[in-house]
Amino acid sequence: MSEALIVIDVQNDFCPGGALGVEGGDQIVPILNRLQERFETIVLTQDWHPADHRSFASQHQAEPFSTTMMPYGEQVLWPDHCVQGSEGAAFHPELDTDRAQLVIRKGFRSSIDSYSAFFENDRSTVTGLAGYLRERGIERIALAGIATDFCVAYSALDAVKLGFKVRVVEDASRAIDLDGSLAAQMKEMRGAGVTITTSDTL
Ligand code: VGL
Ligand code: ZN
Repeated sequence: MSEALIVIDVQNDFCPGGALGVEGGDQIVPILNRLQERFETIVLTQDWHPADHRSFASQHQAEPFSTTMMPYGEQVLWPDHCVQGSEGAAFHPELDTDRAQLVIRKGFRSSIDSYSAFFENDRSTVTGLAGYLRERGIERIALAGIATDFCVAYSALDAVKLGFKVRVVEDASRAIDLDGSLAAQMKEMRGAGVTITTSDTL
């Protein structure tokens, strides 16, 4: 099978009670565990920031969820989250991680954020994931995880641009939804040719 499953950022800080807790983030874990049974190639991603990461509002004396200009463009400033090695950066304890063959960590350069699993937010620094997938003969990818409107959407849009056939599993994902970002990104994804699907039809 030439389709890979890429599970985006199912980490404690993105689940309820976490530093950047997303409503229902924990509810997708059993769905993702079942979904993994249908795939041979499984990649997990981890948001993985140094403590002084420039996407943190605390580094700018700014309010979380405000925005600032970075050299590469506008950047949302987040609460401190997914600090390397912290409990918040760990995978949700019930997420099955045994069958994944690769864990991609992103956002580890303090001056660049990275929503996408393929390119950092400067849109030119690569993570290496495209090369890995191509070398393994992968042509199609299914994406799910957190957050639908940030890391999942950015990954999906980049994957299309890289020539992969992409579907996003909507019920196995949850959104932050900042100022209408969910609707905007769903529209972007559909317009770019991303298939939006549900886990029962996969
Ligand atoms: C994410 C905001 C900041 C995500 C990561 O995983 O969607 N969102 N860092
Ligand atoms: Zn982050």
